[in-house]
Amino acid sequence: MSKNYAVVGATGAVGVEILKVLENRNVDVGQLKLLASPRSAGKTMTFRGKEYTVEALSEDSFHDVQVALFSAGGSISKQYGPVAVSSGCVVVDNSSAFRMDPEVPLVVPEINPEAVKLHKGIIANPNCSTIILLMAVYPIYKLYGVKKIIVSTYQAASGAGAAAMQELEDQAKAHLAGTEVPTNILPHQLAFNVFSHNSSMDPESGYNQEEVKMVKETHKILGDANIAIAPTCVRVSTFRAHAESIHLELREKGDVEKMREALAAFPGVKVLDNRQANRFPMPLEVSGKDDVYVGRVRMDYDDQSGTNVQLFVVGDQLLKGAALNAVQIAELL
Ligand code: A2P
Ligand code: 11C
Repeated sequence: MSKNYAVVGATGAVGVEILKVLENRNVDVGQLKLLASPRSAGKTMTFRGKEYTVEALSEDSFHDVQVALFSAGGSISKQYGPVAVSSGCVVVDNSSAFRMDPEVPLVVPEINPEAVKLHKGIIANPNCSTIILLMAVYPIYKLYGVKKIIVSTYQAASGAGAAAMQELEDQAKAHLAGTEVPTNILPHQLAFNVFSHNSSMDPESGYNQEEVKMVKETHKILGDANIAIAPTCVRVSTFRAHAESIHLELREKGDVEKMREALAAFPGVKVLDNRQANRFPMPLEVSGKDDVYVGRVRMDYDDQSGTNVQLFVVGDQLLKGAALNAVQIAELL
């Protein structure tokens, strides 16, 4: 039987992709409500060839809605998520608001789908960097176990929202024209630049919030807090796919061919690892793709133990990192 859906943050970078994913995957959507800030109320958006008018989010938005997909930031989720639940909705929340709440499952459907059953109204979608990391790490974790992960991210502007994507474009044009480069959304010039992730930094530990999320969310999703994780999160001048350079310390000796096979067999992962042609995953090619692409599977250059492996991974932050994973969770309900 079809369910009625609401998309909270429908006009945002992730919201727009949620509509496309619902459409492309033929999800059985009965009525659809598109919710955003009062600024967008009255705008129209198209879904399956039909025009829908965006409504301003309010406490009354969730009557007769069974599934609410939230992607409007943590404070909106905190305020309206419980309202939606008390109206009888199941909430799939793309923000960080509830991810570490022990009552809230944190789900990557290819990895821990069974956790969905434990929900009490809210299911959290992990951070994009965590999802992309785990899609590549989990098949290897199942083969050999993992003691330690060292990961460096190359994160696209899309992770900071639609306005940041627009600002990257504006910055590139201004930089090339020699005019003043706008930095209204992003904290620094991103065009032709790289900077440490823009989430808040803990001066004590030296880790930013994005890095802390990668550690804590990985432990929760895998149900394994014994994995040591050392992340470095960086914003780079790309529009919408995040890349990650990953070093794994395995619990047993690993074999490159076996790891490639396990990755290729894993749903949602593609291996692009052509050493002869020097062809590996790239954000431009992975943008718009559902799968997470893995390449450069190789053993640590100098390590004699055979337990250290390196990977280079790219996933579309807006799709598997956000909208697609959220819709897959809704499909599990
Ligand atoms: P709006 O477009 O009306 O500002 P992004 O992640 O791309 O920045 O998108 C954020 C999404 O969250 C947008 O759809 C935005 O709507 C929505 N949003 C922002 N503030 C609110 C609010 N106060 N109430 C409801 N939706 C909001
Ligand atoms: C980024 N991952 O690329 C972030 C944005 O907790 O969902 C999403 C933050 C979150 O900047």
